[in-house]
Amino acid sequence: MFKRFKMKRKILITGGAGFIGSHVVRLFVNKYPDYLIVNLDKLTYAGNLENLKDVEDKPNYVFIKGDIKDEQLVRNIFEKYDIDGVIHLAAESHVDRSIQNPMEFIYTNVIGTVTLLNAARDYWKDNYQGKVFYQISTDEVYGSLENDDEFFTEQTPYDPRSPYSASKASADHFVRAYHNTYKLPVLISNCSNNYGPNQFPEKLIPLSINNILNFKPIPIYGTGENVRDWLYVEDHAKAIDLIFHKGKIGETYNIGGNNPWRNIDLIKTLCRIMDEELGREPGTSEKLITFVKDREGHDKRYAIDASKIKRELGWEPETDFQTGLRKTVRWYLNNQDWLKNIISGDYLNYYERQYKNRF
Ligand code: NAD
Ligand code: TDX
Repeated sequence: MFKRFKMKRKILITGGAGFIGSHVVRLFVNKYPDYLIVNLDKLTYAGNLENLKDVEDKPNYVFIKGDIKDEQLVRNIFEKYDIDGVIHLAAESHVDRSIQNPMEFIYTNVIGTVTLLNAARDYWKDNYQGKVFYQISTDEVYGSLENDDEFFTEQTPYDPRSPYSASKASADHFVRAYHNTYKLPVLISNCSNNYGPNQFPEKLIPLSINNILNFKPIPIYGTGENVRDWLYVEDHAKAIDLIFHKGKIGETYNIGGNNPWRNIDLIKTLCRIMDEELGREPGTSEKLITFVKDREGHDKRYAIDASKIKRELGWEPETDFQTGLRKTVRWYLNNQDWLKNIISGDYLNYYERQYKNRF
């Protein structure tokens, strides 16, 4: 424990067992051996420690199973590990679930965020120098665009339209309020739709990959004309690294792939790649496309103007969509056990198998 206090930075990453969080944890643990990375994750259905098998034994990594709403636990973590930076990703993240059960989104995304803000404010209150609370947010807080030539900028007013985006917008407001009121050093980034390895197969791309693999219908909501702006998850993780280290305190940065696609066109492209990768007759997977009832309040179009982060921090996406999509497909095809464990629920026992006896 003594050695840990000598580490250059002590960073609390929340939600590190989830999709994006696991890529951020891996990047930081490997790139910064002189940082201590503390991953706090409740391991909800979306948290999967199999995502982090390759880093779980690293000396600069600690995993703590717990809830960001647990005030005492969060305060203890700040004290015990002398936390000087927070990268906050833990959230309920799926729009359809927020429509079914909004309360969980308010508990975790709003109350959980404020619990973390209070702990950071109180632990750092005598010295904000070198500290940062970094809130990972979404483009969905900006609402929905109508036309192809419109993009969200950092100045676009918040206009959340689903319980999920309303809860994320609320959390972002609290983060800004703590900066204004208590001078807490904060950063916020709002990113577009991520895709890549380890995404839970409830989201459009991994759900479609799994269904194609098993010759099941691919459900397209409404007419399939809704537009999302896609970014490869490792590019998001690199942007987070850059903003955490070089971002200007109090600022917001939009992150996006400059890559808007209509859902139907994206799925047809995915079908072509799947046919090629699986050696199936061209056109086989497209036959699985099935139009279903639209999502309630379905936002029409998201598209991010990421010129500020490019101009000020020099970040640009590195992975073009065709390459990223093929890499993603190959990852799912090469990791079908990961997928099977999720479908069967077996991944939920990983913590018991790997961790319980260690303490
Ligand atoms: P995810 O659902 O895959 O993972 C969320 C993680 O948070 C899981 O590991 C889960 O166990 C954990 N968690 C949930 N509630 C918790 C609680 N109360 N206490 C502790 N841990 C808890 O989500 P994701 O897609 O990786 O998204 C991560 C973050 O990035 C979220 O804040 C999300 O709003 C934001 N974001 C996501 C996208 C995207 O396309 N997926 C885009 C922009 C922003
Ligand atoms: O089965 C489906 N069929 C379908 O047509 C699913 C699951 C989705 N869709 C549509 C809805 C959206 O227009 O595909 C699009 C993408 O849907 P999701 O993968 O559910 O993502 P989205 O609702 O756009 O939100 C995502 O991006 C922003 C993440 O889930 C959020 O956490 C992130 O903030």
